[in-house]
Amino acid sequence: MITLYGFGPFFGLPEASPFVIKAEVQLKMAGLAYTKQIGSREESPKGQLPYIDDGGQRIADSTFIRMHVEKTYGVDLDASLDEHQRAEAWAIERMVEHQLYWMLVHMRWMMQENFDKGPSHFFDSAPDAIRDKLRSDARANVAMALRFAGPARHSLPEIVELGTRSLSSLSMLLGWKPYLMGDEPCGADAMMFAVLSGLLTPFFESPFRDRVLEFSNLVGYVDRMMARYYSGHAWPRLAAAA
Ligand SMILES: N[C@@H](CCC(=O)N[C@@H](CS)C(=O)NCC(=O)O)C(=O)O
Repeated sequence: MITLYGFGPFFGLPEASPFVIKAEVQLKMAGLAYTKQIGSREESPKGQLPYIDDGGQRIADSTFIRMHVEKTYGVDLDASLDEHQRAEAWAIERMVEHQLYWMLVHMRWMMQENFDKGPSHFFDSAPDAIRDKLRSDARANVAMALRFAGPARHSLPEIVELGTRSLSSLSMLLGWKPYLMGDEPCGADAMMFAVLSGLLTPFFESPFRDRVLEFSNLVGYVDRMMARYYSGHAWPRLAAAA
């Protein structure tokens, strides 16, 4: 039995981390039984979540988890795609992981109100004496990662401008198809859904959320993926829209 380690549900989402959502949705796509547990970065082979334990073998990083699952269980998450579409899906997934993901991180960690109501609470159960330091150290680390990744070198309007180009491109690529590459979901849908739902959750207000709301096909896509893969989850965007 596979065990997936993540952070748990937060912010109106079934899971705080987009990469854990990606891995979880891909396990669901593969039709594999798994259990999910709260993990810790310290115990992860690569110091990040997600990782899985599959019969004693621990694999970290969502893409290596996917590769392990496909190889070990004879699954192809892109079975419905031709070679050209597979290449497109890979490139789109890289844009989502390496660019849009950082917009989401910026929105959660660098916008004061969102930090206060969101990630700041990750440290609530820490001992009094070290809680504030853990919180500010973690935020400083994320700020540094955002500088290395790029976004934190720009003003907020510039970051939003770049993110909007990617949202617009995702919207154009999706069109009115149910899923990114056609009538059936492929592997890249997992990450596209993970990041878009993270930007869209009404738990946080942000210019990124406002921009996503302008692309009605992306909004419908997130609702469709949520219903398909997390049917038991009360997705607050639908309550907010009602
Ligand atoms: N390339 C990794 C990225 C995973 C990742 O960035 N995980 C974040 C949570 S979304 C994390 O664990 N961050 C903590 C850290 O880097 O210290 C993957 O695909 O799994």
